[in-house]
Amino acid sequence: MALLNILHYPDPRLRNNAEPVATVGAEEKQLVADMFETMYSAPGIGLAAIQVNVPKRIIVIDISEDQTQPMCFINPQIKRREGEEQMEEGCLSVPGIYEPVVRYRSIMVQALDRKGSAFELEADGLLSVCIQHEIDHLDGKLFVDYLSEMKRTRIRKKLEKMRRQTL
Ligand code: GNR
Ligand code: NI
Repeated sequence: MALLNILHYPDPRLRNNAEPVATVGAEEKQLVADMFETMYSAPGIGLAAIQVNVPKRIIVIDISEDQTQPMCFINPQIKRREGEEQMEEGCLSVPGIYEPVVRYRSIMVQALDRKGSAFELEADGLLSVCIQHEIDHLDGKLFVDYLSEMKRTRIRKKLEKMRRQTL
């Protein structure tokens, strides 16, 4: 097991497009285990491989309060989307920033699990928001992209300043 380094906005590597996983092999299983460890340690409720600089379509999520509901989505695809809902979002790659974002209220998602078996899941509420947030990461998209240019610039400057102070 290993803790992985999480990239921070505005790192250009967060803009990479993740590639589909051809086969869920030993390397992918190790990555999933390390991603869970990294997400729990952060702590966060989701993590996309792109955030740890691995451009593969792999997501881990656990929205439970006691880390008892680990979920893994490999090559996730949203098959149905319905309604709208606004929720306050944060991101491990945009630390300390929380802003409301409008997303689909409920979705039907198809993916492979950590063993490579296909499954389908209907989600709403926080789980639905989290899955959409993570799939955005796989497409090089961040929740700050839904905010105004002015807000995004302010956030970028704040994080760049934080980064300079810790270097
Ligand atoms: O930990 C996280 N919390 C969160 C809260 C509201 C909406 C989305 C999220 S995902 C985030 C972890 C993260 O950055 N995943 O990419
Ligand atoms: Ni995120």
